[in-house]
Amino acid sequence: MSKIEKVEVLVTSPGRNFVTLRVTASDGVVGLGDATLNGRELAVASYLRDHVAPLLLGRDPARIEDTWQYLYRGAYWRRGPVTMTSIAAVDTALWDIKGKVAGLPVHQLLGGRSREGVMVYGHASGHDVASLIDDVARYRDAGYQAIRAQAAVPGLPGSYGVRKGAVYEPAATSLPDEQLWDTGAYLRFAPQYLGAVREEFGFDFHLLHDVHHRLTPIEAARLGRALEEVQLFWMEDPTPVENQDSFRLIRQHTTTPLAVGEVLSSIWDVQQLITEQLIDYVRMSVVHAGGITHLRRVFDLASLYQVRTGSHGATDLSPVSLAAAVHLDTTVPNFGIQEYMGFTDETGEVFRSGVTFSKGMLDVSDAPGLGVEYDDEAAARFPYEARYLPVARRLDGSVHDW
Ligand code: EZ4
Ligand code: CO
Repeated sequence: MSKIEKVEVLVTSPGRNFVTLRVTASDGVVGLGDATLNGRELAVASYLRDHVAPLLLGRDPARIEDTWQYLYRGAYWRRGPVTMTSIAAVDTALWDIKGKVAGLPVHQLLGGRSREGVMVYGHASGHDVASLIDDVARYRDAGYQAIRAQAAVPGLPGSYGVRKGAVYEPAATSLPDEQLWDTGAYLRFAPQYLGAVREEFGFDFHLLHDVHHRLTPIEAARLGRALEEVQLFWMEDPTPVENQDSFRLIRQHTTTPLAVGEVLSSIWDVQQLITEQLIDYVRMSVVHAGGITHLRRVFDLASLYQVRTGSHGATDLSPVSLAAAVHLDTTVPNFGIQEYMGFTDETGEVFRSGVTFSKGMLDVSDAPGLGVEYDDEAAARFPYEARYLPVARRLDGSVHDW
């Protein structure tokens, strides 16, 4: 029996911070798992280095489910993003190892292909309606079949989702940037610019929009209704998700499809949303929701209730978890869409991934395991730098959901 011999926590910042777990087995096989939790990276690095690595040494890397249960139940303390991201990193690395031992790509271990590629959506944005239209055109020209559209709300500099450089990166400052929020201005403007996108380009592509937790349920209901004629693929995170029951109110008022879950870490966090059919897409990800093992469990529950997948795939999810997501997306029957923002060139120097983009779809490589390699020399050129997500304040100075 092969044994886990080495467990390394790798922190690097090629354009942004990433935490990666590397597990080496006694037969020399190496597995990678993403452990990046944006703005709280070192908490996960410590959880893994100080509390998980000692438990893994000597274990059989083939026992993925048993290791998952051991780390989850064995912690005694349940759920939470730091714990679940740590467990995810171990789980993903063990799937990578299993694939390499078997000589098979991970999607083959998960049951094989259900589709020829994974439809993704890209992030178009603009500081006004005209520049948003230009950006949507750019994504259409690049072959995207699905595009998320966000524009800066007039009078609110630093609006969520508006790209400044080549890749949208909200965690850009060494202390949290404070951004202004005005619900009324947003509610007046969003239907206008999303309507302008449909007017310019028509309906032959999927249009998405992220509210990013900013509205109350009744405000979200009103926006959902106002957006019915632009026929969104989904309205994302319309209201904070801690109270799952609050989605019922939104649901009662609008047929705009709802997507939720990028901040959630366990099946229990979406149990009511799924089983009461309060959402249409579940946005949980491999990295923040306990790895391939747990996310597959969530997706299977979702499939019983006609809820489809729409995994989070922002730039803070490394190429390792993107590859894991695409392997899983390739197999599941209730796949919906995968978020894909691309990575900076620096990120590509550290992580060499076999995932390819063509005609608005991602596809996995046939390399054994996840098909991602980590370049230590490149990583050493990009040391960790503290970076925080912004916080939002209302016009009266009080804190709002960012
Ligand atoms: O703000 O990943 O849909 N995508 C998003 C992202 C999140 C970041 C937070 O780390 O909402 O842009
Ligand atoms: Co989002």
